[in-house]
Amino acid sequence: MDAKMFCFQCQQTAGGSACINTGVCGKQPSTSNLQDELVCELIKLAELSKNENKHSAVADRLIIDGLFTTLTNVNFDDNAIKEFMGRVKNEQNKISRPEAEKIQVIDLWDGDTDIVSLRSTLLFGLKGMAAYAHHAMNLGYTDNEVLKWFYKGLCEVNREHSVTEWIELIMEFGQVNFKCMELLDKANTESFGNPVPTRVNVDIKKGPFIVVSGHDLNDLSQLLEQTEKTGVNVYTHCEMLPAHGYPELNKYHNLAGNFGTAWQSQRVEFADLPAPVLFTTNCLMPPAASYADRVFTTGPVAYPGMMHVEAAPDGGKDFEPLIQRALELGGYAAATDTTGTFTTGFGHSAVLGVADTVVDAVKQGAISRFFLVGGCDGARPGRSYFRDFVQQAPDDSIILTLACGKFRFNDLDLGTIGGLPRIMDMGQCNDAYGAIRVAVALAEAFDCGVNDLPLSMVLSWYEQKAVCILLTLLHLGIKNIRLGPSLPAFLSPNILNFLVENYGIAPITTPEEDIKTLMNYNK
Ligand code: FSO
Ligand code: SF4
Repeated sequence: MDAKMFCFQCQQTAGGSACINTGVCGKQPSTSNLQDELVCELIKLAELSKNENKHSAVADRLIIDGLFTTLTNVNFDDNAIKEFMGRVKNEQNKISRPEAEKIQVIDLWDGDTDIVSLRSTLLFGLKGMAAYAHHAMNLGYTDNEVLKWFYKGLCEVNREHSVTEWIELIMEFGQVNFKCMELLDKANTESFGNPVPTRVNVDIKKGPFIVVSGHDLNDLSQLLEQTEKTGVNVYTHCEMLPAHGYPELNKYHNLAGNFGTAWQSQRVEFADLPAPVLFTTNCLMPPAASYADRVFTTGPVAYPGMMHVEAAPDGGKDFEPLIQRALELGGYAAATDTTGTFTTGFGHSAVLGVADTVVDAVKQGAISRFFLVGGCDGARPGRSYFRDFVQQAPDDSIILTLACGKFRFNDLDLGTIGGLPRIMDMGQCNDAYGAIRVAVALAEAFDCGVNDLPLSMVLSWYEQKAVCILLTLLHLGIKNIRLGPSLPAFLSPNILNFLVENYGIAPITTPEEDIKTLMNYNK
């Protein structure tokens, strides 16, 4: 049967190779093909702007938001994508309609296997970086080097290169993505303060409430301001959990707790929810009929028939319809009796604030190893590896974690070492930046390289933000990463070999086996 679509950008791709009939994520062929078309139009816009040697603020926004629109679990709405594409074409025509018509864009998925693999790696990395640039831009932060690289990267995707040239480009991209994550860290911490360790309730109070998912702290901040005096509580969901650690968000008394776990459980967890849900970014799943009328989207997220909250030109959003829906639905008649708490807020500033204690504990042998067990969650059963790994890690090891994969084990109480909790939640996926800062600071304290530290990275990946983070780690020369639950389908056997030989990347095996191997590195 002829393929109706081609997409292999995420971990759950069909048969571990590619979605060709329909997306495992629920993306329809029409949407997938429109997203590819949008990428091609963004490439044209990048080529035109580069020819003109200038990039307008409008084009910057279109390129960043357009790429974000094509990420996994973000936008399922053909009309929204067509409308966005119209805006991209208008901008092209403003630069030069005749020139725009002359630009040829390659077939993204066609050609030599290794070249398609390398081209896809760069394109998916750019998509991931676009998400981080989008959040920073929403808070008023941009960086010219990062912006310019979006244009460069998209133009390079459209060119022929040797394998060596592609690898050089991908490593350069890894460096620019580090800058972009640094920019977002600056935007988040300057806007909302440095995260502090915070306990988060998981029970839901009586009365109306709103659940907020995704990663955009600016959206959450605006919603908290607008709900503060309405009697409507706000609960974080999935990647929004770390928001509780930020003093300028936690100051709102109606930021009441966290609802649910990671994104892949939403169809079960939202089924009887007497409250609306706001998706500020991924990971949105096609909703079940039982709650479809309660889902609101904003930013790059869209789904046919769902209510979308648009931003005004100054970025302000009016969440009144969402608040009204919460009041109509009324919430629970009595508080839920879910017990337990999550702890978050161990950003780089909190961890480095106790750096002396950490260094002493390592020197005295009280801490044998740090494991960064971070990344995305997903539906695949093999992901139970990550909970087993954390449970089986030696009692004198510390687990640093970030992103939604932590919901596999953040209910565990593994105790403390010298007053330090054994599991420390450093934040969202973009806070991989913070983990890198901590690793570099430890390496300085021990006068060694990051690869010589008693630190191992066991990463779970799902979508394209994980790709950009991985490329940054490779650019920094970090070796011996364990990656699961499966390796990216877009890495061809030759490119995978290159990564194994040069960076020691390996797929996860069993927790027992991996712990044994990793404990022996740099003892
Ligand atoms: Fe998870 Fe989804 Fe944050 Fe991703 S909610 S899977 S890597 O979007 O971005 O960690
Ligand atoms: Fe398939 Fe993932 Fe692409 Fe969705 S995003 S169509 S699941 S590869």
